[in-house]
Amino acid sequence: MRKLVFATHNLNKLEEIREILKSYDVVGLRDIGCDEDIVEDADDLRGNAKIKADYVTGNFHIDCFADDTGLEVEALDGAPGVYSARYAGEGCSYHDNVVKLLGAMKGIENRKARFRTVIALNLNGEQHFFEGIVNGKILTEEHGEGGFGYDPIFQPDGFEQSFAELGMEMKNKISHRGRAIAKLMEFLEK
Ligand code: ITT
Repeated sequence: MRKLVFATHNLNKLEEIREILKSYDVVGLRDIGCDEDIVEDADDLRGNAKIKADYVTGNFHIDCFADDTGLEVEALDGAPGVYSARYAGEGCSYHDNVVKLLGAMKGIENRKARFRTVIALNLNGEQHFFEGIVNGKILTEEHGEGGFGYDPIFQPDGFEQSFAELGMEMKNKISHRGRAIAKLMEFLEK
């Protein structure tokens, strides 16, 4: 089976990608002996995806891909966006972020939001980018136990359930990451 390195420490993301890329042996940073907390200090998703992929290629001399994802809320001018991981502060939990966002959205009628993923792929000395977006809305309270991050308060357009209620299989079919990975796969299979 072809091996692919996914430059992430996030085990939820790794699990999702393994479910999608079943015909590849997808390994994470820990699996290649990288425990470094890579500093993601770019001011956009593409820049952070590039930092992660380049760190691995530069230090481990292997091809890999990395993703960076943000939740962009229209009424908050695109926040938390590239700061989605540490929206409630350095070292905060997923739940802290959810609570902060629900507070920021209190009383706001426009609940439109989108998840956006940018993937950077380093392959044979070249770099390629792929993007995936899913539109939806921010719920007024948490729904469901599945998924991770902001999934309990994000409801994709065309569905009556949150990502946390839809389950991984359905989420992967329609999600930001699922869509970006589909483009990556199409490219790899060309
Ligand atoms: P790596 O950088 O190690 O890959 P990370 O957790 O920092 O892991 P991202 O920067 O891509 O991952 O994501 C930023 C945050 O956005 C993440 O911590 C979650 O809170 C949230 N997030 C990302 N993907 C999500 C998803 O599919 N569903 C819900 N929330 C998500």
